Amino acid sequence: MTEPTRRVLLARPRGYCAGVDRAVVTVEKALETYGAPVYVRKQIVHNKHVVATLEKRGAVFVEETAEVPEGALVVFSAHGVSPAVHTEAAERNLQVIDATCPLVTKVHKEANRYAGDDYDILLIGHTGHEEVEGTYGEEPDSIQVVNSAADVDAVQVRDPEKVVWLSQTTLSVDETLETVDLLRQRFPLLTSPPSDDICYATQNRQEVVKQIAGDCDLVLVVGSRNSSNSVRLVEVALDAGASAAHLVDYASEIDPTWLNGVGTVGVTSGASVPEDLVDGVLEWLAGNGFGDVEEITAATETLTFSLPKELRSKPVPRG
Ligand code: 0JX
Ligand code: SF4
Repeated sequence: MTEPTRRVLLARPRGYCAGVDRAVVTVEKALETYGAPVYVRKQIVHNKHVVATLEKRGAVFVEETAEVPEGALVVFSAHGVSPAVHTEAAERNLQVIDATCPLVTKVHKEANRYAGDDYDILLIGHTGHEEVEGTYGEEPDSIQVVNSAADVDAVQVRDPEKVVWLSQTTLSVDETLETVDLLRQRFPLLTSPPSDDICYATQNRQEVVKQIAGDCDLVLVVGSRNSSNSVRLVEVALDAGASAAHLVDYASEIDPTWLNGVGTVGVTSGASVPEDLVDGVLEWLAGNGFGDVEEITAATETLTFSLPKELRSKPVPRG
């Protein structure tokens, strides 16, 4: 019997988006400029390895602003914060560097604008996720969070002619559109966000996974469990026809039995995942007979964001 062809389809784009790169460099540069400790409210991005690496360099991750000593430096994470968090930081005389992704800030501003125009805002997103807490906190009197299609029937609005949907930036594009369809059946005059709230990076990573999934017996997504966009990539892979898909933080978490009978392995990573973790997975696969790697490209990304103003004139040497 002939051995099945063993190959890897490597998704591109994968890994760091512009907002994550900016947030991670912000902490690195704050450490370099101001010295340790640099406090960071919540995980700067939802990746175990990134957080552990920055911790070793002197970052101190806290859950709440109240845990930061009076007058100290604090970085706000890429996922954004509500105005109440800014107020609390000011009351504690904290020096704030805000690493909120500009594409999350864009959604906050949309919320402000529609609330100002007296709309009911239906925020599609996951209750408890930091980004949703931050956006909701902008306009709590105008926003209702819609977790999924299952929540649609319970939505109540004041004026069905003044309703807009906005969303978390890291959702499944297809699932969100299904929820929007159901919302529109209830509110035919539902307004859409002026531009996509699900960001370019989330969309591109899902798009390439859709392209390769049907050819894959197994898809490995590198990312952490609390990373919304990474978890979505596993779901998208399965929906798009992959026979199996798993999320791993490190190559060491791959169960060798997942390769039983497998010919093609898809590999991708979430927007908060450093490329060296993907390299680790590719090396592990090569060591297990999957050394033939073909990169499949769905989009080319060139977007970059400038650093928060407090850090702008001080370049960080990147290894
Ligand atoms: O859980 P998320 O996907 O929103 O965050 P993560 O994994 O840190 O990804 C990058 C940051 C995204 C902010 O929108
Ligand atoms: Fe910004 Fe999108 Fe990256 Fe989130 S996933 S940090 S919104 S670019």
